[in-house]
Amino acid sequence: WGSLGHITVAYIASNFVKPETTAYFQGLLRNDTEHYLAGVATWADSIRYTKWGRFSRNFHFIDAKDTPPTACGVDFARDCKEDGCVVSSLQNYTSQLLPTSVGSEGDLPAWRRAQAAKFVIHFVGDVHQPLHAENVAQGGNGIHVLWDGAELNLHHVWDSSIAEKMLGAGRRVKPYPTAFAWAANLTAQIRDGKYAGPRDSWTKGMDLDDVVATAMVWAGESNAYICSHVLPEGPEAIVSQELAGEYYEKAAPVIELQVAKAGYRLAAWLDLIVDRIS
Ligand code: DCM
Ligand code: DCM
Ligand code: ZN
Ligand code: ZN
Repeated sequence: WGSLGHITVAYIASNFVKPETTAYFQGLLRNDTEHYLAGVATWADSIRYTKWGRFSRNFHFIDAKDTPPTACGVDFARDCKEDGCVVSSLQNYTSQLLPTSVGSEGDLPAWRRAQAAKFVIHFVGDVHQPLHAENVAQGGNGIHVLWDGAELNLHHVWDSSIAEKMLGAGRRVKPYPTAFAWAANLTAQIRDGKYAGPRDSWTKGMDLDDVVATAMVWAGESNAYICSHVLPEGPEAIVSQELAGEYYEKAAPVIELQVAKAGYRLAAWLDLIVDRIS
């Protein structure tokens, strides 16, 4: 996701975590405000193009080598690169937040746990972006499309353009207030609106002791949208097509759902981590 998506996911999570979870992460991230998660949600993107952060450049996605639109599917052994992917990264950085045994002194120092938290907060978001669970044209980066007549790549459309259009937010609008308002709306939908029914199924089976299996469920759901909504007629058919019309109308509800789900799951994930620590 672009900044708007990541920050919204983080604000939704802060609306659902338990008070103990808020206290723990406010302490770790040294931020006592309601922005403690949102404020670090894009950090992983800010370092991925730096020399220091290069190691993490492939951690944001898993390249499902499937054949949309006829067959979609993610396979951890096939699709997670040797040097890591979003699923193995969630495994790695989640484990860095946990004590090796109850009350053990083997914990990583606070600055390492803070860094791990920032990666987890970001990657739970990214794994819910359909094109972060697809190999074709490097997650759609190599597919040129039109957006209100302007040339964009398909990945950018799904990372940012659809959400921005839905919110009536210009490309250069400040993301924090926009994300805060979007998160409030999606939080209400999860509490007692259109997502109140499905919300329990979103967190079913989440397992801190099997992060790969948990995150693969998330990646599999994202990847399924490649066949149904992202490339419904395949990668060739979409080239140079205008996507801000009918395509947008079908895609917008998927973006809303995936952002809401990611935020709600991030809250549950952080709660599980704090439950394990205390
Ligand atoms: N942090 C980190 N790595 C460092 C220094 C700090 O991950 N080498 C974390 C600790 C804080 C967050 O980054 O949670 C912001 O730190 P600062 O206020 O130093 O920018
Ligand atoms: N990306 C992806 N899958 C890939 C390659 C990249 O999902 N196989 C994502 C990561 C960034 C965006 O696409 O969100 C741009 O990546 P890059 O700057 O590495 O081209
Ligand atoms: Zn992206
Ligand atoms: Zn990312």
